[in-house]
Amino acid sequence: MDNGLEVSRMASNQSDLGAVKDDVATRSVMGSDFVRPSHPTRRPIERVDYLSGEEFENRFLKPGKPVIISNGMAGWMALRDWSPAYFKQNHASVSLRVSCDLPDTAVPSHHFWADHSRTMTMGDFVDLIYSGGRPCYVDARSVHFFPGEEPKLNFQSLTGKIPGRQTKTLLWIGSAGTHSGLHFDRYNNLFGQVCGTKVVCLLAPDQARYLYQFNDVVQKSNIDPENPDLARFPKVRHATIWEATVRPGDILFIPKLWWHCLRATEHSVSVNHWFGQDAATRALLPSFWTGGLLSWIVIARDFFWHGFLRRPFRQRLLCEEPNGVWLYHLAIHAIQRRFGLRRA
Ligand SMILES: O=C(O)CCC(=O)C(=O)O
Repeated sequence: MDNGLEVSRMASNQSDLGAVKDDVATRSVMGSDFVRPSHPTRRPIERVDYLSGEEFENRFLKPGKPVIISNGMAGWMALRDWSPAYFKQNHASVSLRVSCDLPDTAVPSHHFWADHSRTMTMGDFVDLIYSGGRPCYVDARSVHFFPGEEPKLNFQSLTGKIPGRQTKTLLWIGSAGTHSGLHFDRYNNLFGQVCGTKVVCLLAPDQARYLYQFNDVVQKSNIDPENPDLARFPKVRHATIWEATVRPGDILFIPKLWWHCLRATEHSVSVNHWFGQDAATRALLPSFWTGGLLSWIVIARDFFWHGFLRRPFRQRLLCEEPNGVWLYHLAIHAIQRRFGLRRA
């Protein structure tokens, strides 16, 4: 096979040709040369200084392209006020579920909620952050848990005219060392870094075939994109990983269905805003397809066992319900709507 042809086939996979050529190892199989990257291709996430709502929509949202707006939170009261200490000072008595004593892994969803979940006050939680113990996280808690804080944000300056019914604003407050694990969501995401720094890795949706998805939750990956184990997960060599560090004031746009993971390198406060139209259920089909046969069997089992028979399942850390359970509820809701038992 022509060497150049193979290189360009791989390069069409999101990357530009020149860089892939730099990264490849060539070897011969059955008398024909073929080219195999020795490690994933890495790219910086584009940064811009400023974007109007219209520019954001046309240049990034519509094409589904990630971007970081440096200092995108300039002038927001949240940037001025928020830190772990601020939440202790102003919301010490708020009681909420947190995750503690987090495992030292880039794939936290290999572990289970029950072993790490506690309920405590915000005051105690912030003390835990500063105690210097294992990482702990208030992950994906609605900003509404903290009265008076939502008006300190201004995501509307970017999303104001964008139609859609989904908006949700979630806080992520935790110690250095928290790790989200590589996953994707169905929502367009504006991720504001308020305090501390985080390392971010993103991969386009078409990279799923290199990402060794979980069998029971196909939107989760077994890969650590920062430091992939190429002996165990050799296909990751073909992936293109977009990287950056987000700092206080940065806003990162993560398009829906893009794989992402974030690791806090310092004690951190972040806030994300899901907005616009979420991905339709049929847009998830390619992820189920790349999950493969074993995954389909596991999902069918969970549909029947945990969905239909309602046998309890163990909730994974930083993870939704198993896909089989989600599909079961989707099917039940569709049947109820069909027979007028539920509003559309
Ligand atoms: O910051 C994190 O740890 C995770 C954030 C995330 O996964 C998200 O915004 O969707």
